[in-house]
Amino acid sequence: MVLRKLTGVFSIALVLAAASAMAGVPDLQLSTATTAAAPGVTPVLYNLPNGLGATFAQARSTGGVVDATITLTVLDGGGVPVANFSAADMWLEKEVVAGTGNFVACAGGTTADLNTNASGVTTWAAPLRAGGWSTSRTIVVINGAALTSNAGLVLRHNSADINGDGVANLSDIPLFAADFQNVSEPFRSDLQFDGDVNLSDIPRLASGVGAACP
Ligand SMILES: [Ca+2]
Ligand SMILES: [Ca+2]
Repeated sequence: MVLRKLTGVFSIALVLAAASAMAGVPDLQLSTATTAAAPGVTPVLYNLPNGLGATFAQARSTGGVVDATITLTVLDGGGVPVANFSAADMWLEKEVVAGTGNFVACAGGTTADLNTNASGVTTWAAPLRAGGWSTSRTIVVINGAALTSNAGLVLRHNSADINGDGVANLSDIPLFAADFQNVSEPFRSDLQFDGDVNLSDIPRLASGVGAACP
């Protein structure tokens, strides 16, 4: 009888411990992220290390401007929204795939806009502080671990910091000049993205020179 009571108490303690362990802790499978872009559209975000690149609403595809704002809903293991989760602990990374670019973020340069709200929701709408380019997927990371609820978001990146050393300067210009002559239209230099590396990309290159991480 005593043993049965003790076992019962122990079971309840285990359940309480499990519940408290998951409460308020982001669940990487139940939390979800999407971009505002329509399915089948591949948005390209133009970044500068100083944060003066494009907003997510100013992303571009071959069809013109496309809103690529990211919305993340953070839920815990019980499916309960995690409110006021720190923006500093939610950031974007490039999916690591060989040959898909040299994307590089300044310290804290890809964190979420704000802490999560009462519904566990945050967004990425403001410009990133980043350079380099990426043609792989964009990964949403919480506390250092990627969301497992999707395989990454369809969102590419480029920058006047073409060589991805964290500053846009004269050393990036020869790369652009070479790409300008290249019939294969290298993505990294298509700064005003439309599928062509041409005169329309030069203003972004020129205005980006001097941009460095804060
Ligand atoms: Ca550079
Ligand atoms: Ca272009």
